[in-house]
Amino acid sequence: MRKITFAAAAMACATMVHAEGWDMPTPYGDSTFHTQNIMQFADDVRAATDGGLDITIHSAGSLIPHAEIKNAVRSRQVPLGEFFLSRLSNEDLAYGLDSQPFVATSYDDARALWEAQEPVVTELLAEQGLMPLFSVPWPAQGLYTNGEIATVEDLNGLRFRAYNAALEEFATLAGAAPVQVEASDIPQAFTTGQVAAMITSPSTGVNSTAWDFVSHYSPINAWVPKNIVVVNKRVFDRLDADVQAAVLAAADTAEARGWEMSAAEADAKTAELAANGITVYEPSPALVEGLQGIGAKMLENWNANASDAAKAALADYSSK
Ligand code: PCA
Repeated sequence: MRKITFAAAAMACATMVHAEGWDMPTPYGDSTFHTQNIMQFADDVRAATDGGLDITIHSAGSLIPHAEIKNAVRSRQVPLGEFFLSRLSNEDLAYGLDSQPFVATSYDDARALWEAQEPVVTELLAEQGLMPLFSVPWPAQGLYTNGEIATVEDLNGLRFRAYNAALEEFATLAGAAPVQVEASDIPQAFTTGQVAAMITSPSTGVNSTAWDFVSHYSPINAWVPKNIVVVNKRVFDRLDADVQAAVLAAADTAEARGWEMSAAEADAKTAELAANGITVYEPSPALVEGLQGIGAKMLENWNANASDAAKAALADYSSK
């Protein structure tokens, strides 16, 4: 009897020593496909490690606000987290390549761009003790407004929701007034009149029930920005080798699954916008021309300020 008790106690002890719980902050809500992909990633890690590594997702900025997630992982306040990659463009313009208008506008382009951008981003993050686990794109970004936009001039004076420095620059060049708003605050920002227009994916449009506050959507497909999941390298290095391998394998799977989910959402969520009463229209040649003009000016600014490594990544992509 006593022997059995000892054995049971020893086993419980062993489990306790090896079981680890990780809190993971993410910026977007539970209905967002990125969040769902990350939940599946956590399930995969839990299953592959027999519960040895248990990741709890704290979505929609509920544990750490979006703007602080990267530094929270860096300081080991949390072991890992997700954020919008191009938010870091104020640290280095290499992070912002995927949010430059008309540089990469399709999934094939986005994949080629990520191949060129990933080594530079990985090195920059390593300088902060961070290691990328996986990165997943949003569907191409489209334009949400009240009424149809025929030319860039129609954006003049509009209060424009922005989510990073590139979009702020874009709105300014379009003569609009940028206002930074987190994805979860979009409905409130529109209904309180803080903003009147935005550029984001059909996914975020549906997730924020855009039909409640705008009438028109145009798939201008101007850029394909990405989220990234990073882990603190020191925390990762302390894991047992088999647990490390399980995390990396689940991350690879999550990256592949995430890109597929994104592509599936691009059409499905655009159809959902239309089904809910939003008028979906192709941009006029004049609008496209105006937007491309803004893109060209932004790329000029980017080139004037980017590091040699960032510029080499763009050159590498352009030569593909
Ligand atoms: N949704 C996020 C980022 C890009 C996107 O499609 C947002 O609007 O904040």
